[in-house]
Amino acid sequence: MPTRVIHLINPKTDSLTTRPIYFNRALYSPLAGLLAVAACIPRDQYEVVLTDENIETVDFDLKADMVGISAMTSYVNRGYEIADAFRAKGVPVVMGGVHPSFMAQEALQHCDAVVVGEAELVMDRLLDDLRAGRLRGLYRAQKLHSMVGMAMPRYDLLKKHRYVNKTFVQTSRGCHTGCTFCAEPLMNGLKFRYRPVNEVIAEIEACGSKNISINDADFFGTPERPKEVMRALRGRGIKWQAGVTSKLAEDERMLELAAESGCTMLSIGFESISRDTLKSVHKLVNQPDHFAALVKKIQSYGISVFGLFMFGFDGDDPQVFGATTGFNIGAGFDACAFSALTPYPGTLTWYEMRKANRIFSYDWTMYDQGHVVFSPAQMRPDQLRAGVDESYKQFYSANSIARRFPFTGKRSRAQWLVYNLFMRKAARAENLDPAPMTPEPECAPNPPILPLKREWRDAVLEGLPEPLRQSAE
Ligand code: B12
Repeated sequence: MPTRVIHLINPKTDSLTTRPIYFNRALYSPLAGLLAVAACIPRDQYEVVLTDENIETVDFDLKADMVGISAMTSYVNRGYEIADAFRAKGVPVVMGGVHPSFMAQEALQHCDAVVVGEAELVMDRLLDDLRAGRLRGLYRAQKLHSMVGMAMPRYDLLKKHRYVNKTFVQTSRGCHTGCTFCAEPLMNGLKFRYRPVNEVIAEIEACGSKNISINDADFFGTPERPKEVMRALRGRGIKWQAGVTSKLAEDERMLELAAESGCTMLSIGFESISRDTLKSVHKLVNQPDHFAALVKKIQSYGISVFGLFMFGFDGDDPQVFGATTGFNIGAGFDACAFSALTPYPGTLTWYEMRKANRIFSYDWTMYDQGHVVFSPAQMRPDQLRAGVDESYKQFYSANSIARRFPFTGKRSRAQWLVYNLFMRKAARAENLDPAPMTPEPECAPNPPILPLKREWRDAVLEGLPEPLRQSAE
């Protein structure tokens, strides 16, 4: 029994996707990052304890040789509180995940070390430094992982009975679409990096679940690769869902293989029903005049469509909410999520809004895609917040649910009801106040990967203090 302990913690956040709603279960487990980190920790040398604060409390008295905290922007402040508490007890703390990777200097004010970007290629060095008592500063891999020979995430650490969707399996990293509001290309690159299909299948066979979520940024990113995975998945009794972009979801052969291999739902980032808006955020793959037919096509294969929409773009006026939810209900979407545009640090949206001095709140807890932290172009912040809330009310109204319910066809009615009831309950906002105004953050974002787009790249470098600028270039 190893004597040394590493305590990995996912701080709580008020997200409808990860807070317990019914039967003490959350819709998703947000632990893919920490399970991948735990997989890099030698089991014969360390016992790993995993805490998801969305479903349980953090044991601040648990004896540990190191605490590791994962954070997205919406829950990094809670992460900092937890880090401060453990450091006050003399426990070394390391942070990782999207927000610490983009705001490493800010995170270092609360922890001993930060892993910038992927952890797999730096964990050995980090654990060596821990043992030698010299754990400090930034740990950044010199190159992106080849995605070959990745250790199996520690699914055994998951409290499976507390989540509806328990198991995330990653088949690729990176995304070539480059939407201006998205962090993925600056975290994992603009090129898709693929895991060998046999390694993906081995992991799916061993992960202990027959229901999996593929957590690629875009599983249908390129024409042939997803087909190889789906052919290999066929006949294994696996039910799966994935996030994909709309373009290749129109491919009949892609959908045939998806249905044959157990796909029950596709989450698609449609974002907006306006082509001009989509062009303005560089999501050129989306063709709004194809959306309604695409939903029907996917459903004809017995696959549900979870549509992800965002509001607050410069082209959006107060009519956008009714127009979008009216379209979603009319087109018979199975489920939808509505987000307020959020200028995440380091994204082009962040720099564009900073330049125009449109961000009024830097309270990271408000960066949850529910609250509003900037001044939209054609409406007031409170109108955007109320519009997002009203869209959920309309789309998940009893009338809309009855109208959209799949009485016929091969879609999973049980999954359909779970999503609609969870979203209907979870999406209700307690208060509709926009985020409080706050002073600007001291530290500037320093994305793990510099954007290629000149304007975006210059904006990143301009924001950095001299020494960091030189090391970033
Ligand atoms: C799948 C996914 C989800 C899943 C959960 C994924 C998970 N982490 O388990 C679900 C659907 C639950 C989800 C929810 C949300 N998500 Co999401 N999600 C993604 C997606 C598509 C993939 C993330 C993933 O699984 N990566 C795989 C793992 C292995 O990678 P990783 O987490 O980066 O971890 C690696 C490193 O970061 C590092 N690391 C991570 N943590 C730690 C900790 C330590 C101690 C160390 C040493 C290293 C380390 O090591 C890991 C291995 O290399 C991303 C990216 C994208 N393109 O859109 C968005 C993304 C992360 N999500 C995002 C957001 C905003 C959300 C929500 C807030 C949305 C909402 N309105 O509710 C919620 C938050 C829910 C919560 N966390 O409680 C944003 C985050 C932006 C930001 N700056 O915070 C992203 C980047 C999308 C975007 N377009 O910008 N999400």
